[in-house]
Amino acid sequence: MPYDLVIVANRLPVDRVTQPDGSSGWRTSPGGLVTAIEPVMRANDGVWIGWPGGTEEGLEPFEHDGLELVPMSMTQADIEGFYEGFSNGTLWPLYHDLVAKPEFHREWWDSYVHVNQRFAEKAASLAAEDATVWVHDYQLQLVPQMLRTLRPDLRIGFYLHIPFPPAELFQQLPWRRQLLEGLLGADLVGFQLPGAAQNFVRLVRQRVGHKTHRDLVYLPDGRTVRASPFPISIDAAGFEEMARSEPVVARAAEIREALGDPRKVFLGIDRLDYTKGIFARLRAYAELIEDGQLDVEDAVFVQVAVPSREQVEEYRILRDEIDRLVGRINGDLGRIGRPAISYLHSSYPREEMAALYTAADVMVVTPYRDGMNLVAKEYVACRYDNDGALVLSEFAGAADELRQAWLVNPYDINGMKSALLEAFNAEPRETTRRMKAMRKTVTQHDVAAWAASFMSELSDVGTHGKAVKPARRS
Ligand code: GDG
Repeated sequence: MPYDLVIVANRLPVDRVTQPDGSSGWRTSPGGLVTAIEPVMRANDGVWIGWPGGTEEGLEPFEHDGLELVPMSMTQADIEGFYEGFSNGTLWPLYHDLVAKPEFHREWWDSYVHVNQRFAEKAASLAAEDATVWVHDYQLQLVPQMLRTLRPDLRIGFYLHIPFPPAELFQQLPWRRQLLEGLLGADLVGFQLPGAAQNFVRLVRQRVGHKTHRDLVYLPDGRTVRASPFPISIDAAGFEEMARSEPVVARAAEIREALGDPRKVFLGIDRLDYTKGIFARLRAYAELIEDGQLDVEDAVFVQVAVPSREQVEEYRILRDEIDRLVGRINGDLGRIGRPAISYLHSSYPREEMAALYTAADVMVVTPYRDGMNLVAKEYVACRYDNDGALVLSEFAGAADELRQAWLVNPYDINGMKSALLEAFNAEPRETTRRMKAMRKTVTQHDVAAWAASFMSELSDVGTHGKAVKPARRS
């Protein structure tokens, strides 16, 4: 059946789970993207195309929680070349300021082209005449152009969740022109920040030679492409509601008690990724204890590192490094029942995340580079009492909006130490003033507003396709 709205993303919004009786089923994966897109999907009877994880073949389209889902299968070779290789070994480090060294391999590129083509063909086969297709993220940057060739009638939007690098870095990529042309297949290319959109337009002018004016690119065939910022957000009301719920309040108290009721709890929650700056942050914290400026009787740092991309060598090395660092810090500085760092290498249900946010006095988010960072916004959304302090990297997209955080340069260990200490010692009047302002930003610009503004801009640009209906207000 043809659909008026097609969402194309690397992953489906569900994970495989094994039921108690041994049979397997699906569970909606946690995360903002589903919450954001679900209402627009429902209003337009849309479909979502994506990889369910694993190498299972012959998966049929299915419905989950009223959402139409079309699974794309991947072979082991696709996973190694397209996903772990070109997406996570080439593009991810290149787009994050070369925090790690990107690898360029021609076989990875071939695999990326091949998988993008399969996604484009699947989207082309499912889209109704004049339908809207919304393609997501760095794994699928060739899909817009491939889809445009197959189906010139479509209205195509693309959204990049990670940073788009400055020309000086992007230029290293042997396939730079193909990627830019891939993106130009869309009518609207959305980024987290204005600077990313400007990087893109500048590169298109320099490398592809198209005329540009402000946020518009003029193609020789008469089409125009718009590149605009749409800073992503979270379901702020949903997080606040969860944080206010009785079980979460009780669990937060339980967590503090289990930590030995320290005066202050510091918290970091990140995917275990080298862009997130976990190692440097823990070092800074440990030095504060060594210097005698913090005491393990007074404070504890809870670091949750969510397992991620464990098949990629770089990630395994990072995990070992952090394991060693935490072991050394606790061995040197901890006392019985009083570790300096309480380290958890695990993922948790959303309610547990909300309880951790509620239990923490100082939230520490210090990536070297991050498209947005939703964890920072989730912490703010949960602090309905207007207390709690946020230490935030200047290089997270979220720093553009959350100006009242204690902003830090994550490469500057002394600067981070000062900020951690200031946040630890801040007067309640000061934390309240800052948190109130940040809460206003996060509640006003939630994920529903993000999806609506992307969709409405997409309906305005381009001469192709028909407009999608906005999400119904519940
Ligand atoms: C990319 C960009 C951009 C994490 N652990 C658990 C869990 N989470 C949830 C968090 C949050 C999300 O995952 C992580 O989002 P971030 O924004 O912090 O980071 P990335 O994963 O790197 O996301 C990023 C984002 O895309 C959106 O555009 O902001 O810059 O890199 O929502 O709460 N959720 C649950 N258990 C966990 O253990 N339930």
